[in-house]
Amino acid sequence: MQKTWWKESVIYQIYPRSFCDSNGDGIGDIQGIISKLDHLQELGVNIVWLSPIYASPNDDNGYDISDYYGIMQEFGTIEDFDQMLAEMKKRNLKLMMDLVVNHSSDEHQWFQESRKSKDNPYRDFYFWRKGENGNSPSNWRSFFSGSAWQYDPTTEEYYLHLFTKKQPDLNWENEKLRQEIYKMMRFWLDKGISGFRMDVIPFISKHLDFPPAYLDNFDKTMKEIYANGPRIHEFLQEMNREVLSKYDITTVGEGAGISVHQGIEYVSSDKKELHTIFHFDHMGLDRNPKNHMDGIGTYKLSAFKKIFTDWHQALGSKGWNSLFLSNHDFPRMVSRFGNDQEYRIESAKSLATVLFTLRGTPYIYQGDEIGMVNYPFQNIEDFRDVQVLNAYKEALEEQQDMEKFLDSQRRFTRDHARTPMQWDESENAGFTGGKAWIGIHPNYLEVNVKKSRQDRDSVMNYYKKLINLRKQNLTLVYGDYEIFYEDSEQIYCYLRSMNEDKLLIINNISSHTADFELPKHLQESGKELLLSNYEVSVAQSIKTLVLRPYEVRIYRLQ
Ligand code: TEU
Ligand code: CA
Repeated sequence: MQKTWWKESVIYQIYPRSFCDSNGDGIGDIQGIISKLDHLQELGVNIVWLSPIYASPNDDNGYDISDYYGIMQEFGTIEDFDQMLAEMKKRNLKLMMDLVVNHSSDEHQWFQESRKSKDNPYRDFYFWRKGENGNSPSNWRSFFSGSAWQYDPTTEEYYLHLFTKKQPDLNWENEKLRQEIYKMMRFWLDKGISGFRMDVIPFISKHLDFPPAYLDNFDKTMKEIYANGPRIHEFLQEMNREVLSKYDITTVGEGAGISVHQGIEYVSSDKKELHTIFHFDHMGLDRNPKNHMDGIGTYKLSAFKKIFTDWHQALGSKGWNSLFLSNHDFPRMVSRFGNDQEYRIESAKSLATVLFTLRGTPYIYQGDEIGMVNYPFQNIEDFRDVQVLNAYKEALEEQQDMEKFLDSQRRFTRDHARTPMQWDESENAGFTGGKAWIGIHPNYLEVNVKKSRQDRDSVMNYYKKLINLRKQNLTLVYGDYEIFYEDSEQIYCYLRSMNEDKLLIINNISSHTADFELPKHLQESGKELLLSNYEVSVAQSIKTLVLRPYEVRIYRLQ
């Protein structure tokens, strides 16, 4: 297995709008980020992934970019950006930027030109098609409700938008467009950033006949119709050849629609495309595959473990994984995969242990390091996400059961991840001096960075120990992985080993006590407790154990 810095790194995701507000307008900004870099350094992370900060009319909180070279006014200026990068360098933090090039904003100058006339030089930067007998060109649906085709009266044609109608899809078939994107990437790389997280990158190559989507099956449509188009690998190899390979950087593709068999085609070290992808298999565990806004009760731990085991095997020694349990698009990991009531702290630690002890590069989403949980959303006025607001309008029009609709939004909304970072117990959780753009979780008096720093047994101090443990033990980074008790719905137990070094992780991911028996072939003779989230007597035999709810232990076996 090839060793490199990005495999050994820990990445922290900042959602700038909700991180820290420096000027009291209720919106996080770059100066706010700068003021909190010490927190990241203290945690021990190496790389920051910054969700988009480019100029944007904010239809989708910055994932709709109107100028790839500019900074969103609410966040600051390019001078602020340069200062942030310099301050990061001082602290040995690398910066990974979000690259959103499946679509731009409709307010981008390219689209403004493109929509003017059929022979405009930028026309072909987007997908324009005539309708069929007054209908849209295909049945494709937007992720954010309604048709994916928007009629534009000026030229009497439709344009494609897989996301909101203010996010028209860019046409990667056009070579000039590709060169423009590569130029823009070089601009940021030359400033000294260390990589890109690539938004919905499997979508950039389209099936140009726009084959019919399976309207009753979201998952299948995403995998077979929207993602992995015919030229995807050609485009990524070209991007790698022309841009990425010229810099010592790292890349991660948002792997929406990539199945476990396809992953290696994107990240294989021989193919020269991306370093890693985020796969989404575990993000679907509690959802109806046909409709992602519909729940299917609680998830099964056996299925959760199988996903990580299958990806570990599928990527093998030529690929590399990205490990995450939450990001800005999903509910909080503790509320989703743990227990945010009686075992908030224990389950936050138990789940974090999964992130830091599997093979792959771990990602911390802001706030998870203090065990932030889902927000108690009530009425439609509490939500901010365009995904919810569009779906709400549609549900009203379709005369759906609105209480049922709100219930599923309360469970799945992306807004859970977007409530402000809780820094201290002062007003507005220390996030802003003004009124925050979205609700602040009422638990901030108890759950905040300041308190977590002072409490020896806090979630944050456990994260620090985990990060440190991973740094000290490359077996946790590169080692082999052997899972035991695959079928258990309580225990996730595996051995990470490299050469003679053997680390055993015993994790009770459940709210009940669990009986554990050391796998027969493992000797317990020489064992050293490296980390645990409960008081444990070091001398205790581990031949059989009764694990407490969400109890986790990491042992070195000799
Ligand atoms: O996400 C793509 C994507 O598939 C999610 O938006 C989707 O809503 C989620 O998986 C829930 O089903 C990326 C960004 O991460 C997201 O914030 C953007 O809204 C989206 O692309 C468009 O740029
Ligand atoms: Ca601000």
